[in-house]
Amino acid sequence: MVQDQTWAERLQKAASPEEAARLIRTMEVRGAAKIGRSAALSLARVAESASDDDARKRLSAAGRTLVAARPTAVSLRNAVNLTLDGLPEDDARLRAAVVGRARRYVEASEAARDRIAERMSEEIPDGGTVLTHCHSSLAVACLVATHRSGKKIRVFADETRPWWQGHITTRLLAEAGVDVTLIVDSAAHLILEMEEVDVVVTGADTVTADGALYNKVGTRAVALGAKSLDIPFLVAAESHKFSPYSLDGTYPQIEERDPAEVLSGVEIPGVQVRNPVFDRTAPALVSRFITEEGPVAPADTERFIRERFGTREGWI
Ligand code: RI2
Repeated sequence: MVQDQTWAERLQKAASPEEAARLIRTMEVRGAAKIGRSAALSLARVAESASDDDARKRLSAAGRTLVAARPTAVSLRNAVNLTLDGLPEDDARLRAAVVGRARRYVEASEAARDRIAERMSEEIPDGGTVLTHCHSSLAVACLVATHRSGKKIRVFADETRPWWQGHITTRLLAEAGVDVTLIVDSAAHLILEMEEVDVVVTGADTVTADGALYNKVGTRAVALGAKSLDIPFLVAAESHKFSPYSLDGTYPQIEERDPAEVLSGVEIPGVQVRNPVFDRTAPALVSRFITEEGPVAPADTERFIRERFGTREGWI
């Protein structure tokens, strides 16, 4: 649980919605879970600084600004909607209610990460080899928890172009004492086979009602490789990563970022560049989602989402 002092400090440091949105857009704050938590904190800051008279209007504008920051990770939209959900009609009680909801969101997200790490460490065999893609704070927590449980594991991590999030993953794992090896993205299939990888573990940006996974571009290729070799593909996903909007047919938009990220300073005249940064992995390629509430099979995601999210009245 987040302690009182820590919460007060975090609230004090929380960015304004405009600043939080900028940090999320520029990826100074990144990772689906983290951007959700920073949105909740930013809304709590608005509630703290607003007056009873203007809080409702300011919160609603702030929610829209935050949701628009990045389109693919559903945790951002869920964080805003869950923080602003079912607020009291009474303006005098509104601000405290928002702060309370934001705090519950942040605490639930952090507790979910710890629970998922525990559950995932039961799925990874002692002596096993794992491959991961990108930097997922949840996947890293899972691998560190497995290592700390006393199991000896080896991890291969993709570089993850164009942002090199694999460098973050490998640095964090090495610091925690995990045996970790960095590989280029295109080596993933070969390494899965050559190193007899036991299991692939990734994070999630969004899980939709049809059981598909939206995650960092390249995830699909890794999942296809894993399927071809009969290697289980496990996804660490707190329930905030599941999309209730997909129940209404709204599926994630795949974010395309600046081509300059791909070129990284190199000039190649006459060449077009595309930079889609997420992809969709079909349900048939996912073995199961490991959530704080237990494993969820792709075929069960619609039921899980219906049970987890309520009426969603007035949601953005
Ligand atoms: P956690 C990241 O997106 C990656 O796609 C990663 O798998 C996902 O968020 C989930 O990360 P980006 O922000 O929530 O690097 O597990 O574009 O930290």
